[in-house]
Amino acid sequence: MKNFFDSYVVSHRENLFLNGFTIIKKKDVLTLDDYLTNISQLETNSEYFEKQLKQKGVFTLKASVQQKYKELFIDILFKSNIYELSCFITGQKLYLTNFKHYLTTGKTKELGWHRDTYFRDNKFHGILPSAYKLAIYGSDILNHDGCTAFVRGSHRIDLNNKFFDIFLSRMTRRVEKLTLNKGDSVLFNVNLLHNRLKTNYESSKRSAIIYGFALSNFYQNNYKINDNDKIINYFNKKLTQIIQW
Ligand SMILES: O=C(O)CCC(=O)C(=O)O
Repeated sequence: MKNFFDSYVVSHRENLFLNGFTIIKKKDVLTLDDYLTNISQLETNSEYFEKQLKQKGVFTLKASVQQKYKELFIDILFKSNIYELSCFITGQKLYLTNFKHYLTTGKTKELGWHRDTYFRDNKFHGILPSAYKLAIYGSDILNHDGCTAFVRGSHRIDLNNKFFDIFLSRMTRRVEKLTLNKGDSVLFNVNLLHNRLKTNYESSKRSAIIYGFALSNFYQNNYKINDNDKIINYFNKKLTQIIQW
């Protein structure tokens, strides 16, 4: 079990501060094997997934199926110790708001560069203070598989201007494309400029389960919509049962 001051945890915390993201390798958490097998099995049921309307080739697990399998998706956070590790790395207690299971198949367009938390036209968008996401990948990901990409350090370089963000993603050498193995994860600050890149071949398949976390449970109430409260309540119950600090 790692603790808050382990050199592993400290170096990931420094990475997260500097770059806005940090990669947690499968070998650094307790076993994810059963989880990954169950995820792959779920993915064989095409009726469990629905098309993302504006994103050809992108599917997400239906809300009713998320609820049916909530134990699978939530228990693993604690069993693998990735939840506690993420809290130690961020230096925060994290509160689940939602999760999405994305399947990307065939040729797909990029999602587009964006921050989840930002300030535009005198308005704040997203969660403040800016929160974190944890993506666990259910397949190997190469650059042309719709990999996740980040503009390194952009969570600390924000002029609240979309043209500046375009400049950062196109004109600097700060873009980092993640090549990962099945079972690897990435923890990132949602103020970071990020993207899912395009896939350019028909047999491409990418699986990612992305968990959203806030820094307090205040925000969970805003996410208790369309039966997502069942998932939040289940997470909170596990949290109080398992985490003693
Ligand atoms: O799927 C990805 O790699 C990126 C996901 C994303 O942009 C998001 O969760 O906001």
